Amino acid sequence: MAPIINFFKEEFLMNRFFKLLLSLALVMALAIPAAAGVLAEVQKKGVLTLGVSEGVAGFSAPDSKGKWVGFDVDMGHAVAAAVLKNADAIKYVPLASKQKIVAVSSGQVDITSRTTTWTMKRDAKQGVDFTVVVFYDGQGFMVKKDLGVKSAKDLNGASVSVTSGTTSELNVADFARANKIKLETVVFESKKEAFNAYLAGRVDAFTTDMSQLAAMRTTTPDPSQHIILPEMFSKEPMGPLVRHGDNQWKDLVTWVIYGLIEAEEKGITQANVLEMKAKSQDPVVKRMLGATGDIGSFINLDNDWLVRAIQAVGNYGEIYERHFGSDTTLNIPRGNNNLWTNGGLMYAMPIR
Ligand SMILES: N[C@@H](CCC(=O)N[C@@H](CS)C(=O)NCC(=O)O)C(=O)O
Repeated sequence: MAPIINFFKEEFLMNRFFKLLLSLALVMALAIPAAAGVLAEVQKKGVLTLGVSEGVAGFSAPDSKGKWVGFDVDMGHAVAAAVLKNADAIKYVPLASKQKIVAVSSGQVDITSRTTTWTMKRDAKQGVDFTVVVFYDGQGFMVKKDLGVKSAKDLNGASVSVTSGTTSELNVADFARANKIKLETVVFESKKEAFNAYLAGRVDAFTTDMSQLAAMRTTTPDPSQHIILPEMFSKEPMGPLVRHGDNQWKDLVTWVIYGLIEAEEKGITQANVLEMKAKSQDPVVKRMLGATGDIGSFINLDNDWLVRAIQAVGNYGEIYERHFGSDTTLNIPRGNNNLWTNGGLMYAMPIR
C-alpha cells in the first residue's frame, strides 16, 4: 500500500505545486496590465485623450477659434499639466451622450469629462469609475413663456423631449409617476435634435440638467422667451470618469481634482501659487505644493504636480467663476458647488 499512498501524496503535492504556479502566473498576468496602465500610456503618448461633449456652453464647447474651452475641459488641463507638464497636451474626442461611458470603459479615451452623472449602474455595471463630483446639479424642465406654465406639476398631458442615453430619460418617467401626471416623453438621439424639436414647437417642454438648460437658453435668439421651471427633480452629481480597474490612474485624477478644491479652501490661486509655495507657513499648504514632503510620489508624479495644475487653471473656485460666474452669460450661483466652509458640498479629502 505504501507506494500507492506515496503516489497519491506525490500527486497531491504536484497538484498543489501546479496550482501555485498557475496562481502565480495569474497574479503576474494581472499585475502586468496594471503596471502598464493609463498613466504609462499617457506618458508614452505625451498626450491626454479627453472625452468631451459635442458642445455644451460653459462645460465643454469649441470657442470662436475652434479651441475647446469650459469647466469640464479645465479638469483635463489640470491633469495634463500634472502628468505631462503641458496643460495643452490634450486630444479632444467629442462624445454624444450614448458614447460617453463606453468610450472610457473601452479605452478610447483616458478620461471622460463631460456632464456625466455618477449613478450606481454606471459605476457598478458599466466598466467605469467616477473620480470626484465637480458639479452638483439636478434635472429640470424648460418651457416657452407663452405656454403659461409656472410649475412642473402643471405639465400634465404635455409632451417633453429628452436625449437618449442620459439619466434624464429615467428621471422624467419617475417624476411623472411620482406626481401622478401624464407626460409624453419623446426621445431623440442627440441633444441638438431634442432641443430643436422643442424650439420648433414639436413638443411643449425640454428636459435635462438645470445647468444645461441655463446654457442652452443662452443659445436661443431670445432667451427671455424661455422659462426654466423651479422644480429640480433629480440628483445629478457629475464628474470625470475613468476606466474601471486602473486604480493608479483613478487615484491620480481623483487627487489632482481634490488638489484644486483644497487650493480654493487654502486661498491658493493661479496668481499666488508660487509665492504660497515659497512663503506659506501652513503645513498643509507646504505639503500640497511640494515645499515639504513627497506627496507627488503617492500618485507617481514629481512634487510640483499640483503647482502646475493650479498654474494652468487656478483653484476650483477660479475655474467655476471663469465658466459659470456672474461675469458669464450663464451666471449660475455656486449653491451646492460652494465649499463646505461656505455652506456647499465641495469638500476635498485630506491631502497628506
Ligand atoms: N447628466 C446627465 C445628462 C447630461 C448630458 O450629457 N445631457 C445631454 C443632453 S442635454 C448633453 O449634454 N449632450 C451634449 C451633447 O450631445 O454633446 C447624464 O449623465 O446622463
